[in-house]
Amino acid sequence: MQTIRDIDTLRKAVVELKKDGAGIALVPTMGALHAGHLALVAAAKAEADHVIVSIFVNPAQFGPNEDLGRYPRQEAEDAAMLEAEGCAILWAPDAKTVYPEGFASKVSVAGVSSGMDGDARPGHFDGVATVVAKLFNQVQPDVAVFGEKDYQQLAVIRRMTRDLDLPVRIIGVPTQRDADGLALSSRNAYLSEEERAAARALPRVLGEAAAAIQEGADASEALGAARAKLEQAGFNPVDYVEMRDAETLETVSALSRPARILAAARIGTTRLIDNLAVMPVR
Ligand code: PAJ
Repeated sequence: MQTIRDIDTLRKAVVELKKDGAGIALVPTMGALHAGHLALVAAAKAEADHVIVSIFVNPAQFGPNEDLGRYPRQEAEDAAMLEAEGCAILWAPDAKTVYPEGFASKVSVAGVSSGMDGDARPGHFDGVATVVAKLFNQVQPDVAVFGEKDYQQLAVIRRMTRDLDLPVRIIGVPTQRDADGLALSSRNAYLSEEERAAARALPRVLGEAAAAIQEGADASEALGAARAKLEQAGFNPVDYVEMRDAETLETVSALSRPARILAAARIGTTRLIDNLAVMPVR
């Protein structure tokens, strides 16, 4: 595996990989890799001949009071994992390479970027869309793989890719979880032992709400109950617990099409997000 940090070298290496018509899959990440990221790499391998993983802790998607400074960075360990998975290239540019002096452009995806994390983290999805568009242009992959863990992000990227005719096929991979149900996340590293134990409530409570709604409970009551249970478990504040259309992310109040329950809540200083499918019973 080659670790590359400048765009010229990247372009040459990609041309080399693509000769004889080989396909390329890109897995964008911010590093501190875990089994969730590696599931994306496995899906990427199944979709293309060569896998390129990017690691870039993107300043543009962090708010002024967020965790950019303390976001875990462990590139050597990450590189060893990716090498073992048989990745062809680790693309690890620095901030000056991605945002050169005078950088002034932005990709903004209306609609799906608003509400939920779009409200809780102003500017976040503009930062994500901009960097992902840049990564697509830098790497020029045939396929790019993202996790359902960040469900609204996946919707933003799908919308952007369609809207801008980006020649990249987007693949979504189901959320990978620990044995107790908590979604794997680089941010779980921030949790104390007690917080980690309490955090289990997040997937459990969403599962209970999803089951209740599927069984016919009133959605707004079930979502309100879920919020109360999260608060009781020690989450403070609960940013949102919402049900949205699984595809358009439009607000839905009754279950007629596949939907998704999405939530974000803080435990101690750590903000966790999760989401689950809710299927209309036929
Ligand atoms: P990061 O949080 O590092 O996540 C990289 C990719 O891994 C995302 O597509 C995310 O949804 C996926 N992922 C994380 N945890 C997962 C889990 N438990 N199961 C399945 N997939 C999981 O998301 C980002 O980075 C950034 O916003 C990025 C897209 C790289 C743009 O900067």
